[in-house]
Amino acid sequence: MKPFYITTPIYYVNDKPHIGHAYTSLACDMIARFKRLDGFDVKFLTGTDEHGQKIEKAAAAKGVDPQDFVDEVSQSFRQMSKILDLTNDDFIRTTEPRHKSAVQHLWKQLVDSGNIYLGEYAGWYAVRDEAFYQEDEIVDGKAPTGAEVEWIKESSYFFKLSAWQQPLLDYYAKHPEAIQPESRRNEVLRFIEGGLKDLSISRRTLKWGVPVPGDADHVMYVWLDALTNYLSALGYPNDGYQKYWDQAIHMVGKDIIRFHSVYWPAFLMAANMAPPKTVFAHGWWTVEGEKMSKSLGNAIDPVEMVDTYGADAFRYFLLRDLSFGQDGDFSKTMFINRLNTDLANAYGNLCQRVLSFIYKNADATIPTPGEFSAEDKALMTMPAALLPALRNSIDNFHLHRYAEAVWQIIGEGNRYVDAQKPWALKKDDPARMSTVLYSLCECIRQIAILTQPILPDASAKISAMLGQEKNDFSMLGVALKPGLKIDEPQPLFAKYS
Ligand code: ME8
Repeated sequence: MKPFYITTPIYYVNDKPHIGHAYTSLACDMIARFKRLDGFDVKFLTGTDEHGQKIEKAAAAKGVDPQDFVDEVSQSFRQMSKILDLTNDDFIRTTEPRHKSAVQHLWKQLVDSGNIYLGEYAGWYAVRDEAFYQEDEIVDGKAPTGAEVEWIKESSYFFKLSAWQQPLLDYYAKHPEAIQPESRRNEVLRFIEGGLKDLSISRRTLKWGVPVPGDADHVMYVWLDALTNYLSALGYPNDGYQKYWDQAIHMVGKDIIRFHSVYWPAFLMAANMAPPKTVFAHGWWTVEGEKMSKSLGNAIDPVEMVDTYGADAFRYFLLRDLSFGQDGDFSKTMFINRLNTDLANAYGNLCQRVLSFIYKNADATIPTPGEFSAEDKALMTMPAALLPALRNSIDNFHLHRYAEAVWQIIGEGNRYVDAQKPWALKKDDPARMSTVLYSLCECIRQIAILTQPILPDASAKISAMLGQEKNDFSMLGVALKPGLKIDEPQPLFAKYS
């Protein structure tokens, strides 16, 4: 099986998860699920970023020891994985020994290759972004992101980032797929071309971090620490990590593209390792037209959403509504509209009307078909024929197009029911009714295979109704057996007002 590796950012544990974190994780889950169904050996990683000044401050504000604080908040991210039905294979925390030893090993590689030196840092630092800013980047006394900055002057280890400007440009010229979408790639290239300065990678005035090997007065800069999680979870530096590493896809929000596409590949090249295969930066969610913020208290809580609407509904909206890569707005009205239109009225209705009809009018048994008409054949071959296009939308990160395409077939299914009128055939031509109902079940069976990456729960229920146990893509072409007794179907999706 071909290896496949996909990662979410590791989230800061200064606060509980919101819709933005859920979004990145869901996008990765959809891709990971698809790749497993398509026969890949998948590793899907998520986790939490637990060191640095931001976390130290958040713990102090609560009057709690940082370790106790991160232990608790990290749990809420683990919980998010569970409630969103994520299939991550691992959950890494940067306070774990396996991570600390990996990051210290990487540090030593950077020292040995002559890429680290001791100097003095004097400049601006934004705790919220955990980022250093140049004088010319400061706008009205703040970071370009709007974060508060403070002046820092202290002894610090530096990474020779300036030496990696040309190698990075050369690498990106050869690997256009390494930063996506293209607009982000251009943004990163402009930044690199603007000139790279050496990067401060340790702090003396901070205790909450991974100690610098050989100098206990310093802890590592939180981004060098955090980025290394993608390797430590693979067991780096032990043998075997390369198998997945060569395939690495980092899914991130556009806020952290610079860390992933400038600093991280430079650290890796300096340690004689390959940069990640692809960094994809998606867009930004606002809520009812506003930026999410603590003061507005308008963050959408995934736990509440799933409690009210179920994981499938929340997953569907996020993975369908927004053109993947673009910014988007979460509005309650749009959310409810989508659930009603696409889930209850389209997919739910197709399954319910067909299976209920069979339950009530066809002895609750999947009927034996007669000869198929051209319409029947078209209906039954459509889902499997869509697989190459779906593969394409996953491989090119056009995630919203996936549901768009599958829902076209659901629409065809509903139109077929309207046109064939099985209720009329019951009296006039029962043999034809059996063929029509069988064709519909065969189409629904395949649709439920295709919807698994987005709607794991509903898809499993539909497959179970049709007596299907194995549901990977190899089953698309294995025709449904007639004769199975079905239970009384229950509605799959609620309607909301
Ligand atoms: O940056 N819309 O962690 P973080 C879309 N620890 N996505 C959003 C979002 C929004 N409004 N808000 C957050 C960190 N995200 C570092 C990462 S990785 C080695 C270290 C998502 O908790 C998006 O993926 O601030 C963004 O990049 C990430 O959460 C930031 O999470």
